[in-house]
Amino acid sequence: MAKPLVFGADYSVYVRTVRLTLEEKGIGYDLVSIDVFAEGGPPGDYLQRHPFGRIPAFEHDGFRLYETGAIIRYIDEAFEGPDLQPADLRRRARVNQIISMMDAYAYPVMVWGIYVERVSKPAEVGFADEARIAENLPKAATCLKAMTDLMKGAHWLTGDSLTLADLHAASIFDYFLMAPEGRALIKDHPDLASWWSRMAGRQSMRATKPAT
Ligand SMILES: N[C@@H](CCC(=O)N[C@@H](CS)C(=O)NCC(=O)O)C(=O)O
Repeated sequence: MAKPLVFGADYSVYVRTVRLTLEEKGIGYDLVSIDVFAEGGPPGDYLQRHPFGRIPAFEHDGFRLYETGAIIRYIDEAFEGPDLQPADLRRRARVNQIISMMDAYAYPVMVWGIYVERVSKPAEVGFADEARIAENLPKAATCLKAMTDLMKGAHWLTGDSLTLADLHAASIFDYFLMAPEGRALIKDHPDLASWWSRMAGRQSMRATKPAT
């Protein structure tokens, strides 16, 4: 069976979530470089794989897929390895809830509203948009509180085993915690801080660390 292909770049939060899933399942894969932020955008023929021009896209034995949530569930179900979706109905619902929360609320706020504004944009243009950061801080605090409440002191975000929810959140948290505001906010949430230290220490996180 051919190795699955992941199309994208190592800097992408969503590409990393797919790669974390493959790493945690122990599946070899090839990363095919697509830089969506290159001048002129991704290559024109990439739109055949992803009509919205985002990364990642995925292919396995001729089966093409885009949208991270669909890709990681497919990987979990198509391959051997540890199950990353709980058998228990309600716990699985929590996993899906957290994945949706990450997409709808955490990613725009914690990555674009805080990390990009505080860390990556100033490195390019020399200043941060303080008003935008200030506007996003309470929204980030709401994300952390909601996660803490759902976690209920467990080892992982939805209970006693690692799931797709942890992997979806981890790539967002790695960027968020590069901002001093992120590191300050997580101190109010010791359960999440402990979760992060467990998550950050995993081999899958080291193997997928962005090069830049
Ligand atoms: N809904 C998509 C989101 C993917 C996404 O937004 N990827 C970012 C990189 S992390 C991207 O391609 N951004 C390019 C752009 O915004 O033009 C998914 O779940 O895969």
